Amino acid sequence: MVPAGTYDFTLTAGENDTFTLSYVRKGAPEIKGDTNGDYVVNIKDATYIQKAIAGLVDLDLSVGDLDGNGVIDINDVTLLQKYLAKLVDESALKNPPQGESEFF
Ligand SMILES: [Ca+2]
Ligand SMILES: [Ca+2]
Repeated sequence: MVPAGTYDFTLTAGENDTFTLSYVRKGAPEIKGDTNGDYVVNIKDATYIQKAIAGLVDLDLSVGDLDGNGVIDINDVTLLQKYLAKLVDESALKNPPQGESEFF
């Protein structure tokens, strides 16, 4: 699997024609709390965890288990809501691990 990020491909046809294709891979986010992988952390991410709990979407434990206790449950939703409300800071969010992205 290609890591999350944006990839640009430049194609050349003849001497004067070039065009660029951009490919955005959404996947395991590198931003703490960004459970839906859209590179921002907001209430949609809390909703996304709730959907995962309800079985409506797939959410990897390494992304959705924000308190790091080994399960994705309502406590992770609550933690993210506290983070969004600035009641806790980013250090309270255990997942995902930082520093693995080459694309930001
Ligand atoms: Ca997000
Ligand atoms: Ca958890």
